[in-house]
Amino acid sequence: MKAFEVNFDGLVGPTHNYGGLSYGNVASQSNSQQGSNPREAARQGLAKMKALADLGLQQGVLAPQERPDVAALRRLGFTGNDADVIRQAAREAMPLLVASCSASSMWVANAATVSPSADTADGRVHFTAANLNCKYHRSIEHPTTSRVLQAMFNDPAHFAHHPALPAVMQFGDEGAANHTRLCRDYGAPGVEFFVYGRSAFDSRLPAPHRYPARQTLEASQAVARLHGLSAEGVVFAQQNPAVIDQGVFHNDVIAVGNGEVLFHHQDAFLDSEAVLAELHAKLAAKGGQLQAISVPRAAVTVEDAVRSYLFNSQLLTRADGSMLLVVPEECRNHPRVSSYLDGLTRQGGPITEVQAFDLKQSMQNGGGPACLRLRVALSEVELAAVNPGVIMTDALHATLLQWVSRHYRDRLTDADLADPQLLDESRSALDELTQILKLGSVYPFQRHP
Ligand code: SUG
Repeated sequence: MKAFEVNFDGLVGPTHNYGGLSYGNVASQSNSQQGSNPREAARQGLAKMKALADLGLQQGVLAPQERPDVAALRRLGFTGNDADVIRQAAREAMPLLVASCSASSMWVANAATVSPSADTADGRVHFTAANLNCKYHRSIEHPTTSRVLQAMFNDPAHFAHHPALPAVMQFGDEGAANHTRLCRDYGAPGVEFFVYGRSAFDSRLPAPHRYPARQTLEASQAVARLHGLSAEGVVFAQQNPAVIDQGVFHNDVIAVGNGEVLFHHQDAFLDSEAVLAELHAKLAAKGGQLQAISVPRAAVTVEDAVRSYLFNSQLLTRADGSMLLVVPEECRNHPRVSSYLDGLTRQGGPITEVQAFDLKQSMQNGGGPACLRLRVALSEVELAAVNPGVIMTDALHATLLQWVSRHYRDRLTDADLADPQLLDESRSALDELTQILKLGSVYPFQRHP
């Protein structure tokens, strides 16, 4: 049966701002407190979705979350009506208000880990929402993420949903940002490649010194068990702690896989040779031939990779089987990376074209093309079972652009976050969005008005 990879992109929410909230994420830290432009951010994301849909690729959209998250502020002791809660938080604990306003759910590579039906024991597509417990502002995403995913993939005959893992350090889980699937083709059984930053229980494994390792081995193993993956269909590998200390806070900042291709930096993994050998053997057992493109540090340093987000790219298979690499514009503004890319497409390898997109609003918070999408490999029948409201079409694109123009501000600063009016604006935008995307009542304000 025919199968596809569908990219579901996170729609940027109306409170997009630069809160400096992610220690270890260089862009987030260095752009802290800058004024943001939510309207521009949403338009940049929609332009990428439209361009990829126009290429004939399967494209969907994932809704943003209700922000500021007043319920989260109430759990921290702020009281009164919604406006009181926001004003009190702004007065007494601005960093908590900023965190409760973050539009970080746009980076949907962190929403969940997804295993296609060809890999799972019960033949269904499995989703585990990520607990994102390393950062407070992200740890509040998963309950709504679960409801949104359920509303999008709501047929239990095809889709199985697991709640986030226990939100403690031992099970730190960042979702698909640390997970790649290699396969002969999307409908065939593949090898799911889980990359972790540290082990919670095995103290012999090295760990980074400077920045946190967000993903644990134990979380990755739990997800593989929940999804019913077989030992022959998984590889667990440790990320090189030295690159985490240089700002590689997720594996998708230093590697991306698609089909039989793994495009990665030479320094991405702790024991590259053993990792590649295991991937090669397990993929071969499933009829595939691993093609690893290892980028040498002599051509692109880890610092170049972190600055340009070369590996936070989308590696996409076109109808003729050739691959397109979708990179952020920052790669073209970086002379060494740009000339590497020119050489890459001339090599005669699987990647034959590079397209750059302006995603600056998201990039300034450390989110490139790969962060903005959640990949779901689906058979034709499974694709037909997805809520059609979330599949990108010309009409949906036009409707969403109008919706953004009507509801989004073009400038947001800390003072605006403290204004309860922003909450009202955001809620009326999201209320309309759930009708556009036919999601039903997924937001707390719609469920407990
Ligand atoms: O979790 N940035 C996100 C970026 C996530 C990128 N995702 C992937 N690599 N898949 C993070 O660090 C910054 C928010 C702020 O500072 O306002 C932030 O959350």
